[in-house]
Amino acid sequence: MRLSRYFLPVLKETPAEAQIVSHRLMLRAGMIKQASAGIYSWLPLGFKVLRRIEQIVHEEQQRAGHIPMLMPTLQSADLWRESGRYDDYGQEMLRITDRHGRDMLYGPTNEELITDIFRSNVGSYKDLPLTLYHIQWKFRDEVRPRFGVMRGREFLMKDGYNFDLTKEDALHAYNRHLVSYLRSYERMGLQAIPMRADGGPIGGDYTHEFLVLAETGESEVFYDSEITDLKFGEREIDYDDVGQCQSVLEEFTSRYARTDETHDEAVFAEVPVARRRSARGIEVGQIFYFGTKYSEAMGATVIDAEQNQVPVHMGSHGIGVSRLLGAIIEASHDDKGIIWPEGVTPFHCGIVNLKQGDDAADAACDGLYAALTAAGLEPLYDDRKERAGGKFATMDLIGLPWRITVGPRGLKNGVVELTSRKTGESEELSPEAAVAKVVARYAGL
Ligand code: 5CA
Repeated sequence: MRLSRYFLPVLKETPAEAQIVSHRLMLRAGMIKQASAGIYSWLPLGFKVLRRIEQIVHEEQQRAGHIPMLMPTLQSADLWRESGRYDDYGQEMLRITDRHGRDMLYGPTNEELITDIFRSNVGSYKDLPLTLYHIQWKFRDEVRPRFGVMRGREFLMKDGYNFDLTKEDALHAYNRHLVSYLRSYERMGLQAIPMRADGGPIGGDYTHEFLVLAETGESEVFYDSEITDLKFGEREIDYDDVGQCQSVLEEFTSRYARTDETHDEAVFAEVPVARRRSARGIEVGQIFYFGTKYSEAMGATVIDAEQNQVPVHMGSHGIGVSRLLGAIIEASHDDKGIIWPEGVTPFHCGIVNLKQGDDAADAACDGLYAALTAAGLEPLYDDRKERAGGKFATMDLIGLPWRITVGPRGLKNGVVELTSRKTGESEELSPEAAVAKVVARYAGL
């Protein structure tokens, strides 16, 4: 993309309404624009990152054997009356009446809708196990929407639902989700720690939240510092292998790590004092096993091998897709702007032309652009007639991991400059070597 043809409305001023750094930077980098409280338009740069995060989530869910689909945002109140949650959910639910006087709602989550799909189409244990998921907008009429996309009213969530014959099978589905979430967050450059949590309005007491440690996080958390040394890394996993998934769960959940709702001072006191930490965290996902809560209320049953009609065991598993943008920025920025992890960056590499209109510089930039594109990467070429300082400031603000700077002086010596956004280090290389180095960084991501 050529910046002269793109829509990147960066702000010079720091917006007064934004209280935390990720919100400030998303506004300044022209990623989002508030439409009304807690509701945002996703401008092209923000939309690109949102799509990259969604892509990782899709890939990792399907790797785990979970099946993508799409359910609507508007739901009928009748289904929620069946589960009993129409009244329970309270004011967070946005209720709507259509022209025929039918009660509708903007879905805050989808347990009822998916259970209805299941009961209408599945009747035998032979069709299990089954895990369906979608990535769809949700609405929760939060009392205090704040911190930009972090606590929105309209937000994008991946929500997945497992249907299993037995509790053991459903716990395997739970473990599969835990493993796939660890992989997903690591691919986004994040460390998200599974912590014992509370079921809230979804229900169930078997639940973990995934937390990214950050001072601006809304959750108070308590943990054994050893847990921060754990990495999922490159290990191979067979998602059908019950023992393997269970051992990952044990590895990542055996140390003390809890949110304030489940925190227990007496148990925490057993952690050696030097390793006891209390901190704040951003909840970027939550997994639940809630047994037959919805299947019993809504008649989602199957015939088992002994010809008995039994309610299925279920769980639901969410990732806060739009919130993740804020979480990633909170975890990765400096005073100049965002520092995107390579896995989610909106463009792979910036190209800065120091002297637009200079034949040699223009030709070199076009050549770099073509070479990066041919290698399957998306460069952002700042081809505007602007001062170098302004171009650098924009690139630093929007946070692309790599920048290639091209000027007539360097070109006389056959070199361009390759700069890492994260370390700030630069090196002079031939244009070919610079391209090769950037391409190598993204290989396998
Ligand atoms: N049905 C279950 C799992 S599918 C569920 O709704 N879980 S949840 O309530 O924990 O939401 C899943 C994730 O959505 C949360 O972990 C959080 O990352 C994100 N989320 C929840 N509320 C908001 C909000 N107001 N703004 C942005 N993200 C949110």
